[in-house]
Amino acid sequence: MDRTYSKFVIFRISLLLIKASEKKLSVVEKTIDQIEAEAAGELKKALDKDAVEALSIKYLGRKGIITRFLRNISKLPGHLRPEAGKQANAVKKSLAAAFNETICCMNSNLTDESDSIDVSMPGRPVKRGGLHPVTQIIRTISDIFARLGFKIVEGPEIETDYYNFEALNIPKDHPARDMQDTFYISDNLVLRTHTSPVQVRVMEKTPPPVRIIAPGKVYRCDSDLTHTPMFHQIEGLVVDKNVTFGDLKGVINTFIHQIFDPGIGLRFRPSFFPFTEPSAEVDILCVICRGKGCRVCSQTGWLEVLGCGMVHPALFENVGYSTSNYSGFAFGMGIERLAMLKYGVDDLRKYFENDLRFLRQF
Ligand code: 2NL
Repeated sequence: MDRTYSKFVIFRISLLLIKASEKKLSVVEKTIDQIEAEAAGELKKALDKDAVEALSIKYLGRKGIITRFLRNISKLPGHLRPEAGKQANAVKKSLAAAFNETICCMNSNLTDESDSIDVSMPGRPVKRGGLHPVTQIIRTISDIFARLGFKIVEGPEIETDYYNFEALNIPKDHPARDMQDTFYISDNLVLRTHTSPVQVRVMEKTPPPVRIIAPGKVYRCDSDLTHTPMFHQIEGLVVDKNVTFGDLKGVINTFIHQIFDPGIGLRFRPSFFPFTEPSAEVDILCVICRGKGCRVCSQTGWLEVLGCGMVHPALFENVGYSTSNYSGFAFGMGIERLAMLKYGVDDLRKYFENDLRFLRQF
């Protein structure tokens, strides 16, 4: 109470002094505490930064209430000046701090909404990648054959002429050996055109029985609607005593019925490959028209899915297997083509464009 009283006295004195010396100046008679309380009240009602800044000018500006108050202290009697100055300065300081803090708070309220973390919000889902459909189908096929007792093997994508052609009974004048069909790295090195060389390498190293599948990338100098220079293939090989074409049919039937509809019709159609004799191609009943004939099956009612046959004796001779004790069958299929049929995709190139709208559907 003492302080208020003395401030009031000081203020009265200062006001009287103002009135006496500067007649134009109109100052309301108030104690410094009242000024402070009023300033605080106005500050509470200030809604934005501009309003607070206006208050700061009103009280602390060059012609502000507190500033004028301070200026007039010099006109007080000497013994009152220190106390008056101390009190007015304290109010000035605390008002300045209050204005600053309010502006700061308003700023941080703004950023609160945009930057701050609301810990009660559910987390943003992490977008997960997925396996490419070609990888998925390679795994599905590998799983089917693994359950049938096949081992999965891999080998080099750059091959010698011997493993890619010669050992497979592909004659020197075979069109597949042409520069137009095969990517040559040198006279003797090629990008493998099938995964058969992997199987030849396995046979060279391992005595029968052999039961393997070889999935992987293969390369052919070919590019149009239905061909890409790189594609994926899975080949399979079984060598043992008394392996027959019946065994081949059993394995292929089981595989087709697992990868497609268990009831899908299929047929073995005679064909030719240099590395098998006899050779066959396997067709399934068209997945679109079920045999009636449509655009997808070119009105035939059938879709070709793989090639196969009994291993040519020349191959066994090349790897040192006894042709009288052993026989075997082999098969090969293009993965992208199989994936197209399985998923009803009409353009092979979709598997290579990496368009997420396509890939996310798998
Ligand atoms: C096709 C046809 C085939 C083979 C691949 C093979 C491998 C060895 C021995 C004998 Cl080591 N044959 N592979 C046999 C018949 C057909 O592929 O249309 N592939 C896309």
